[in-house]
Amino acid sequence: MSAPPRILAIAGSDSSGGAGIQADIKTITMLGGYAMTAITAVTAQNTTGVTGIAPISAELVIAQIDACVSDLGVDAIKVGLLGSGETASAVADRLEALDVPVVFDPVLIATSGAVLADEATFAVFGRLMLLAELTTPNVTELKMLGGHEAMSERSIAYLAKGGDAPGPQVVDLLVRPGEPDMVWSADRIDTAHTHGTGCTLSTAIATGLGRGLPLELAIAGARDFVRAALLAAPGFGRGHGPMGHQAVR
Ligand code: PXL
Repeated sequence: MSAPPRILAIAGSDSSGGAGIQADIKTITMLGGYAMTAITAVTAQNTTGVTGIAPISAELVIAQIDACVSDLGVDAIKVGLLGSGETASAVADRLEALDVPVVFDPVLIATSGAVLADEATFAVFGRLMLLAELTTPNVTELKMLGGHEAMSERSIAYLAKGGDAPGPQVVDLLVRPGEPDMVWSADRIDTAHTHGTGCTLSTAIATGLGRGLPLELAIAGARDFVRAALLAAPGFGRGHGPMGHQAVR
C-alpha cells in the first residue's frame, strides 16, 4: 500500500462538525489522505449560526504548522479561516518558505451569514492568493476580491465557484494565467444542507494535489466528492445542515 498524501488543513474548528477543520479531516480521510491540522480559531456554532469565536494565537498556529512539517512532512496544504490579521501574516510568511502546493479558500462569510474574516485578515488575502496554487472564491468572495478584473491583474489561478449563484445549473470556472479557462457545469442539487461545501471542496482539491494530480483532475475529483456528500446529507439541524462525508466511498 502506498503512503497516503499528507494534507495539512490550516483552518477553524466548527463545533457542529459540518465545516472548518472537522469537514477538512472527514474529507481528507474519506479520500484516503492523512489529515493534519493547525487550528486558527475555535467556533461555537450549529446549523443556524455562530454563537462564539475565539482565535488561537498566531504563535500557536505557527507552532502547529511547524510541528507537522518538521516531523511528518506535508504534501499539500489547505488554508481556510485564519482568525486574525496577525495569524494570516504569520501563516503567509511560513507558506512562502515552503515548497508545497497550497489551496486557499478565502473564507469571508459562513453559509449561515456569519462574518469570518475581519479587515486585517482580509488585507493579507493578496499575499495568500499569490503564494497559493489555487484560490477558491464563491460569488460573494469574488466580488469582495474585486471581481474577475482584479483577479486577472494578480496573475493567479482561481476557481470561481457558482454554488451561491442563482439558477438550475452550478457552474465553476477555472482561470489560470496563460491557459484557456475551464468550466464545469452540473445540475444544482436542491438542498438546504450546504454547510461546509467550500471547506470540503478546497480540501478535496488539496488532497488531489497532494497525490500529485494535475490541477484540473484534482478539481474534477473534488467536485464529484462534494456532490456525492451533498446527496448523502443526513438532514441534521434546523438550518443549513451538514453534508454526508461519511457516506462517500
Ligand atoms: O465555510 C466557511 C467556514 C470556514 N471555517 C469555519 C466555518 C465556516 C463556515 O461555517 O465554520 C470554522
